[in-house]
Amino acid sequence: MNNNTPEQQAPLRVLIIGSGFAGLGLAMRLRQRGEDDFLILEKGGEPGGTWRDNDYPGAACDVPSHLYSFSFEPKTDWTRRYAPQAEIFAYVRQCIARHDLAPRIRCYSEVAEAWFDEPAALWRVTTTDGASFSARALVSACGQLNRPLYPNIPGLERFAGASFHSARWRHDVDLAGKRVAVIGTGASAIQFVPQIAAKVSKLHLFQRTPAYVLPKPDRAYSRFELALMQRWPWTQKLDRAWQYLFHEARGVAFFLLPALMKPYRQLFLRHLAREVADPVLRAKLTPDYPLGCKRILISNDYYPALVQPQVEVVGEAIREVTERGIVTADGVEREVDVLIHGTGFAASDFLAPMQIRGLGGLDLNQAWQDGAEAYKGISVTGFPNLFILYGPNTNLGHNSIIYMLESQFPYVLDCLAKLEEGVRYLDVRQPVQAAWNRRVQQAIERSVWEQGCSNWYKNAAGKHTNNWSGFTFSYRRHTRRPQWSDYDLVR
Ligand code: N01
Repeated sequence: MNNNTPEQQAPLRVLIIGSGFAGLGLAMRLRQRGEDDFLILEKGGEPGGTWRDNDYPGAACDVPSHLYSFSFEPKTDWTRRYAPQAEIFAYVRQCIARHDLAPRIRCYSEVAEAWFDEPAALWRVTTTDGASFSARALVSACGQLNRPLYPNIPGLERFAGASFHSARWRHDVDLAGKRVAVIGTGASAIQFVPQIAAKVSKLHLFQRTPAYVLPKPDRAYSRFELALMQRWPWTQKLDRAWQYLFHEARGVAFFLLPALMKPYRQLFLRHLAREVADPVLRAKLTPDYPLGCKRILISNDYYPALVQPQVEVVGEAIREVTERGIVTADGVEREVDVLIHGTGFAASDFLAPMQIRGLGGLDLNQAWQDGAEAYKGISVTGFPNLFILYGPNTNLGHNSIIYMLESQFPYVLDCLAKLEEGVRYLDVRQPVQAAWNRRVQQAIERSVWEQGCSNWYKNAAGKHTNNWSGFTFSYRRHTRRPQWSDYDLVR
């Protein structure tokens, strides 16, 4: 990895933005095809995407590692069923080394703008440090969860103590003996709260909406299992296949028959009653919306952390932040030394803050003013030869996003191959994109995400921009190969 890669010699064949699982996976696939004419621009100082950024205490994957890793780069020695962040980050680095990707990654290169130069049929890309690149195809591999979202609370800037977001964890801030406030109780917070609860003198956990937190079926792999998988790698594949089927089956309740979630709520309530004896705290932690509407969380140490005497779950809404602490709607001020935001990401602002301009100078923000959408989550009308990985409506509530990425890679590779057949650019036809999105939105209407809760899967106007509303094998069928009649092929 370096930031001294020459800016521009000849136009590249492919320019990839982002070096997380999406960007690296596509690069690995390109390498496997003997393709070398690509470059990855990475805004950070090293590759790794979400698994570089989210190194907060307790960060781990909530999808089993055999499933949350590339099928074409299997790993048989994960130490646990659900790998911790450090191990996933190490896997990322291992992928880079094995596929010799380091020379093709340019770090500290944040894309500021990209525009499609129609006469030349090239994407012209400029980074914030003023470097420029051009490429026949541009691939956005920025993910949906890369821009931390800070709460919009009056007085936030006044707070005098240390304050940071979970995805920008300040490891230099020693929390031992400190009074700490945490805002948010999502997937990130439920992982770091148990880790910090034991060392702080006081932890105020500001909860706006309680989450469903179910037991995490996690454990270390035994030496026998590890030896077995190393001796017979197909056993790892078998486990992966089983995990896939198990997770995929849950899709029935997510988007076909949300009523199936109801019995699981009863199981959850029993679990909560076992974990939290205090009825007042239990009531605070009981969601009033259907299971699955927000992401279902898994943890074995979250509820045990909350029953500790130094931990307070604050259900009262936050009114303002002062120099000393947080004031809730009832006028009570809680003084704290450190404020941690577990408030998630700007998930519906795909590709922001990059300025992307397509045919005729069309601005992507303009095209997406009512909410992001793309054909199969990959192509956007008016933005030829732009391919989005993990784009609009390709996030999942029930299975591994790696499977979705692996559906997108061959599709994008087929499109890239088409550009070698005398096609200057591919532009998805508007009616095709519109029809696709109508179907996606209709399917989501029936899903559990529409059963009465707020979630980050929809934008402020209520349009579902993030989730895929079907089985992952059905998405794979849709993306098996491009239908060229869906595109205007400009020769
Ligand atoms: O963020 P979130 P996250 N005042 O958006 C609250 C993935 N992930 O970083 O629910 C008060 O889920 C907000 O409250 P509410 C995973 O896909 C994966 O935890 O909106 N509270 C919520 O409680 C996940 O879904 C792993 O009412 C405010 C919390 O902050 C996604 O990342 C691990 C507030 C935000 O929760 C995001 O998770 C971690 C305000 N103004 C994350 N604003 C894996 O294991 C927000 N909140 C793979």
